[in-house]
Amino acid sequence: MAEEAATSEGGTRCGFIALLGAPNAGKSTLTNALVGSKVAIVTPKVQTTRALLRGIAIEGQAQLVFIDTPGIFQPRRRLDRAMVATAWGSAHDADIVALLIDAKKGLDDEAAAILDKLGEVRQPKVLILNKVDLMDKPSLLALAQAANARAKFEATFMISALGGDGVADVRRWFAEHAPEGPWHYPADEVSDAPSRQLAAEITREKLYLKLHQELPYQSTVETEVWTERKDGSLRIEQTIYVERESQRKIVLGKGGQTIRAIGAAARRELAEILERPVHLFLFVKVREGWGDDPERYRVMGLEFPKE
Ligand SMILES: Nc1nc2c(ncn2[C@@H]2O[C@H](COP(=O)(O)OP(=O)(O)OP(=O)(O)O)[C@@H](O)[C@H]2O)c(=O)[nH]1
Ligand SMILES: [Mg+2]
Repeated sequence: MAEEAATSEGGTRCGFIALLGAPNAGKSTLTNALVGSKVAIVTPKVQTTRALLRGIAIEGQAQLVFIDTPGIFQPRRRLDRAMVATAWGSAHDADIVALLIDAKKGLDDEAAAILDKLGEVRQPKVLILNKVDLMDKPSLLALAQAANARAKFEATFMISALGGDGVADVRRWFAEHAPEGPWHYPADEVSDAPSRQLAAEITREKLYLKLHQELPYQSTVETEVWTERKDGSLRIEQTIYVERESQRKIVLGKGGQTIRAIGAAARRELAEILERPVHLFLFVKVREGWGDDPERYRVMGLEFPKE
C-alpha cells in the first residue's frame, strides 16, 4: 500500500510521447494542437523541424510531454543524418511512440520504411492517420488496416491536426496511458525551448515561407543578442547563415526587400508571443560549410555526426 502511494501520489501521471513520421506528416501541427498554443514552427515544406522540441499539455491529472521530432527520410547530408538520428533516438527515450502518417500520401516508400523500422522500438505505439480532412472514409479504413498489418499498434486514430478533428481523443488516450508519477515540468510550462531558440525558429519559419527550392535547407538562424530595454521592449539580433554569396543576395532580395519582409513577419509574431514590443535586427552571413561545423549543431541542439 505504502509503495503504491509513493508512486501515484495525488494520482498524477506524466508521460513522454514521441511524435514520429515522415517529413510533412503534420507532427509540428499536431504538437501545437495538443499543447493548445504555437510552440513548434510549421511550413508546407518538408524538413521544417530540425531538432527535438518538447511541447507540454495538461489533461486532467496527467502532464503530457509531446516530443516533436524532425521527419524521418533517407538522409544525404550530415545535417539530414543528425536530424533522422535524433528523431529515432527520441523514440527509444519516450514512454509511448506515436507514428503519424499523412493519410493523403498513404503507405508510400517513406512511410513504409518507418513502419518496418518501428518494430525495433519496444515502447507501446499508436498510429495516427493525419489530414483526414483531405480523404474519404473507405480509403482511410484500408490504410489503417494496411499499417496495422505491418506493425503492432495499441490504438489507431484518424485526425485532422490542422482542423482539430480527433485531437482531443488523442490527448485523452495519452492521458489515460501515461505512466503514474509526478509531473516533470511546472504546470504552466508549454515548451522546453528557451525564448531565444523559439525566436530563431520563428525567423526560420518566415525564411522557409518566403524562400524556395534549396535555399531554406542551406540556411540556419541563430539568436545572437537578446536585450531587455528600459521601456520594456526587447532588442533581438539574429544571424542567418547561408552557404554562398549568391544565396546571401537572394535572402537580402532587391534593395533588401526580401529580408525586410522576413524580418517584419518574424517581428510581428515575436511581439505577439512575447507580449511586448520587439526590435528585430537580422544579419545575413556567408559561412561556407556551416552544415559541417559542430558549433552550429550545438546551437541547434543536435548531436554532431562523425561523418
Ligand atoms: N489539410 C491538412 N493539412 C495539414 C494537416 N496537418 C498538417 N497539415 C499541413 O501539412 C504541412 C506540414 O505540416 P508540419 O506540421 O510542418 O509537418 P511536420 O511533420 O512537422 O513536418 P517536418 O517538420 O518537415 O517533419 C503544413 O502545411 C500543415 O499546414 C491536416 O490535418 N490537414
Ligand atoms: Mg515539424
